[in-house]
Amino acid sequence: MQFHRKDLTNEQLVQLYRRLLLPRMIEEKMLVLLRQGKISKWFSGIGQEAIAVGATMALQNDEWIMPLHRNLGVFTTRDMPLGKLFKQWQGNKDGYSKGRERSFHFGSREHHICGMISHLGPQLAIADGVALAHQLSNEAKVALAFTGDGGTSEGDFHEALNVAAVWDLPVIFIIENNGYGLSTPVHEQYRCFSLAERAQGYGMQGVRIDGNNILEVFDTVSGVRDYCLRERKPYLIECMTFRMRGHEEASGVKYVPPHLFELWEKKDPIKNYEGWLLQEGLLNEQTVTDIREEFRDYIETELKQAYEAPAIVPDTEEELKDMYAPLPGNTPYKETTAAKKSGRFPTAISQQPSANPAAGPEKRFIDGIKEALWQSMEKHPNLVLMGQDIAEYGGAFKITEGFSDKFGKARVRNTPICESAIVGAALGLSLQGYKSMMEMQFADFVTVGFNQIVNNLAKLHYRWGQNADVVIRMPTGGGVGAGPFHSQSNEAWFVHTPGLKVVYPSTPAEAKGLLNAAINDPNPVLYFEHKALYRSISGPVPEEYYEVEIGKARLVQEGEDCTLITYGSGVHWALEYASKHPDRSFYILDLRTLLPLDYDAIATAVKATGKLLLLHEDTLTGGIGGEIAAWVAEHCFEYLDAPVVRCASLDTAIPFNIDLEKNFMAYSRLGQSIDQLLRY
Ligand SMILES: Cc1ncc(C[n+]2csc(CCOP(=O)(O)OP(=O)(O)O)c2C)c(N)n1
Repeated sequence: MQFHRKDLTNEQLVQLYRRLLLPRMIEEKMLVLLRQGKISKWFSGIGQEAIAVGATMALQNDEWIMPLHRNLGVFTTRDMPLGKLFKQWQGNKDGYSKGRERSFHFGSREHHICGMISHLGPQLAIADGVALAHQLSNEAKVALAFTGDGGTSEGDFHEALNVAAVWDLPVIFIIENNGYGLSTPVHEQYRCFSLAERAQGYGMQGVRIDGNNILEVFDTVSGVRDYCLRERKPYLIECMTFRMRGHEEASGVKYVPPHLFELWEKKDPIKNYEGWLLQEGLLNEQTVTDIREEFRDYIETELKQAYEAPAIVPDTEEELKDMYAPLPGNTPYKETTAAKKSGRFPTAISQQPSANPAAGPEKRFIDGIKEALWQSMEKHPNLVLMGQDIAEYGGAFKITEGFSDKFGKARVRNTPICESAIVGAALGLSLQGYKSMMEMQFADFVTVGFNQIVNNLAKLHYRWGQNADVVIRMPTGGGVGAGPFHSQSNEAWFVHTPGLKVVYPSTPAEAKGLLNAAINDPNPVLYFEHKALYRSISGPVPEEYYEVEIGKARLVQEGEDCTLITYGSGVHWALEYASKHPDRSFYILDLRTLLPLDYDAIATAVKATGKLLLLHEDTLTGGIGGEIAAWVAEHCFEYLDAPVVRCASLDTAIPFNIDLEKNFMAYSRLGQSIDQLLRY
């Protein structure tokens, strides 16, 4: 192994050695603890330390790194206190994730490290978002993300590199090519000669280097960092290395030919570098012994501290609370006239009296959405809009028409067709204090960004206290003859995911107020907007900026015969049915927010009539109706005068043919369901 010191000072060279040695010694200790049964799982990076350490040393301390499971060297080089790291690995409350996350699946704002989730790939696009924030703020900083050779086969790798290239983002992507993805050798993983070659396909530069040579890694990443800042472009580095231990300790290495261990043992990054430093006279046997002794004492002391930490006492309230970031300042809100009149609706309707739908000019549903976006862009200079065709073209539904002229293309961004990477980038923006709104062209396409939403955005705050300030607009629903992949109601997927908020307005005024509230909320919010309502529904919309509080249902009308709880298009079905049956008196509640549900309003609605029908466009099985029915059975049983009835769409895909679609829709069975309920 050739070492070229270039212009590094003796102190820097020794410092690199110390940085390299510490994670190795920690790992050796962890392996002992593992054998003693004192820790449960360990993903070893032994033999690969030069990559994490060299790359981290080449960055500034406030540049974000997205590390993986073998990158202990990132954490130690950023000087994270070892005692706290040990507590983290032991699942202690005083670790970095209050005992909620394992191994390296956590982050720390203070150290500019955004830890991985278990899924390989999603961390890459987060680096895009961070780099975009730097670009928007005109800061000379890069972001760096790691992947393994196996992880390069994920679609997320492709999407993240493509977005970084198209948007000219200063991101350094590092592949640690250690020969295996669990047991799968690289020849069963990809067909190109070197992974660095792929860079060209994305329109970026790439290089393959010896990942076991600390000076080569440090020098390359330093140079690449300068390049990314100077040229305003991303860069791909493939570091060749080898995994000297099993995928994780328990899984063994039977599938690895023994001669490879002999070969790579000779290329050990620490032995080789230490040997060179000794040869150059920068270290001697005594200094090596002293450094090792110092680290051994440090590890033992910090470990002792971790062992002495008290065991966790579960606190359910804290567990639930920490799923969400707190709201910024609580604006008091007032009840509407309808709520006051009813006397039975304890929760307030909107944060501002001006949200009273009577107070503004007549506008369409789509205008409510547009106005909220426009006013939120004015209110939040750190808000970025992203989506396919949303800039000059104005989006598939023309909601952002004129936005790029007013706010510029930096803040109103056309995206490549990469849903997963854009959600990831939205998370990255949030790390740097930006807000973002991503327009899903159709709610159906969320499936290809699903992982980022339900695993990254939703769980981030609970895992390590970092909020994901992201709104995803979801043009949803059927009734327009668009077939199975442009009409789905998929809100229930997200209602089942703690950490998200899910809102679903039914009127133009609420469309505006709820979108403003969603954007102002520091948590990830899925905002469902029914496409069939865009231009078919009008109503008064206050002109000024206002919010409708998330988590509060709306009493649509009072009634005595039965209660209809619904949302979205269901509200209009309920009203239409009621207007056609003046002889029957319906209490109608519009949920408006599906997560969290307004249980007070639901209970009040049940008590009002004793007969409950749950109505939604979504399919029956696993829909929100089932959840509410269960809750009502548990909490309002004594107020019920009949079994709860659900009226939902058929448990099929949504058909294209208009007559088939009508038959599919819940509305076609609403009369029947109401008759059944009232007959009981
Ligand atoms: C999306 C996803 N699929 C499968 C896994 C299971 N898994 C965890 S690590 C791993 C191998 C990863 O190989 P590579 O990316 O080369 O990284 P290495 O472990 O070699 O550092 C696999 C298959 C996962 N975590 N995520």
